[in-house]
Amino acid sequence: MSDEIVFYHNPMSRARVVHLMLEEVGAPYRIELVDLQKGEQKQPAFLSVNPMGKLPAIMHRGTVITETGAICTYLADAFPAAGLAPRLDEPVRGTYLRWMFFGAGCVDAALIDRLLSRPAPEKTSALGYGRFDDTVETLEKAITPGPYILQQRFSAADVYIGGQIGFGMMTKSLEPRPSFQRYVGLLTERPAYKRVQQQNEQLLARLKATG
Ligand SMILES: N[C@@H](CCC(=O)N[C@@H](CS)C(=O)NCC(=O)O)C(=O)O
Repeated sequence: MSDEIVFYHNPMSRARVVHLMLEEVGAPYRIELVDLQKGEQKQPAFLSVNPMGKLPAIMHRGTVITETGAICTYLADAFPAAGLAPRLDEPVRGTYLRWMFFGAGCVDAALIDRLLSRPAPEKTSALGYGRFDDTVETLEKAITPGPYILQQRFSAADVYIGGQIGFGMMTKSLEPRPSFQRYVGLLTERPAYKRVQQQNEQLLARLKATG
């Protein structure tokens, strides 16, 4: 069975984070571009990969993985040589998982609610992320003192949470606190980030040409 990862991608989506992860782990992958403008994500070919009709998704060793946080966690574990996840027997694995799930369960929903100007409900106790401001404070605590979430150790949690903070500031759903700017600045200096930027420019041009 081929070890190549099939990566269902569109640069204008959360798939950017998975693209970064693929570059960080150095795994062999092939991009299948999905044109969101044309609605290819809702066509039978892609729905057979992800019935949600959403990106990102990967296929590796015959298994489909969806959900950005799950894909990042999977890739870090599947390619341990990259050192992007604490081992199962390291106590810091708990901290790592905590923030991965916080990203998926709280940050994502909070930022999208803010982006879509969805009014906060009066009673927030049943809302997974509670109050927007509490989520932002907690997010800042996650990257403090830094420089990374696991302090001196860069991990997949930074790829995921860093992507969310970058997205949040870009879309103005997150205020550009100095700590967020410092953190994102650090991540955009990484060679993997620069490679992804370059590749995505070409991919966007390809999508435009066929659009
Ligand atoms: N929970 C998913 C969300 C995936 C998602 O909403 N993807 C968007 C792009 S960022 C998408 O594919 N939208 C196309 C659509 O719903 O038609 C994750 O974290 O990966």
